[in-house]
Amino acid sequence: MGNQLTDMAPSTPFLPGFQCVHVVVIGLDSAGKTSLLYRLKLKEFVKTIPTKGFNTEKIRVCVGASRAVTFQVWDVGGQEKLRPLWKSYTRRTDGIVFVVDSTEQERVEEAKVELHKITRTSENQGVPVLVLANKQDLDSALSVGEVEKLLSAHELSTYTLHHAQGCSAVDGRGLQAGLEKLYEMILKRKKAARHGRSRRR
Ligand SMILES: Nc1nc2c(ncn2[C@@H]2O[C@H](COP(=O)(O)OP(=O)(O)OP(=O)(O)O)[C@@H](O)[C@H]2O)c(=O)[nH]1
Ligand SMILES: [Mg+2]
Repeated sequence: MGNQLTDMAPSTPFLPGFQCVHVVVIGLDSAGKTSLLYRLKLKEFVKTIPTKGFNTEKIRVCVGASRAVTFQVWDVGGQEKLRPLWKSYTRRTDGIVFVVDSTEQERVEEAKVELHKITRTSENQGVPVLVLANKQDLDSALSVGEVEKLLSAHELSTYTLHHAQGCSAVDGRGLQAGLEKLYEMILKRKKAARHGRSRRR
């Protein structure tokens, strides 16, 4: 699947209003980020190769009864040497999707360190986080509750709205629910920011 090599940060301006939201998918290498991106885009499980730069796709998602929203999704490589680049993608993003391989309990601690590091950078303060506990199609997968606990998600800043969702790129379970929840958190944050601005006037 597409694998563009660059350390360029997203430069396209975000569309006005809430019809288009910008989200960045990060997580350790092999967590399943690219598989999830193309499951959403193509509605199938595709063969992937490790991402050396990023992939980006526009994905239309129905939220609520009749509303369609476009997610501009950036999937960034998770290998250790690429992680310092994450912050140039998450700068100015509307939401962060943090993907975890639920079958690799021994790597959840490493994932936890990266999750807390990226959400604590000053530019990401308050950016909503959707944790995806991926590979739920496998019997050896930890439950979403176990993943959430091992990540100490409750220790994320009180300003950071977050939600954990189990999912699978193989069959697509959990993705619609996860994106709806992410959109809801993004809206909540935007409305709170707007409210804060109008009160200061
Ligand atoms: N069983 C199962 N395998 C998955 C799932 N998602 C991804 N995989 C497999 O996990 C491996 C890694 O998937 P990728 O999507 O390339 O992982 P990535 O997070 O993009 O990895 P990097 O690009 O290196 O950061 C591949 O062999 C996928 O086929 C899933 O939901 N279930
Ligand atoms: Mg990838």
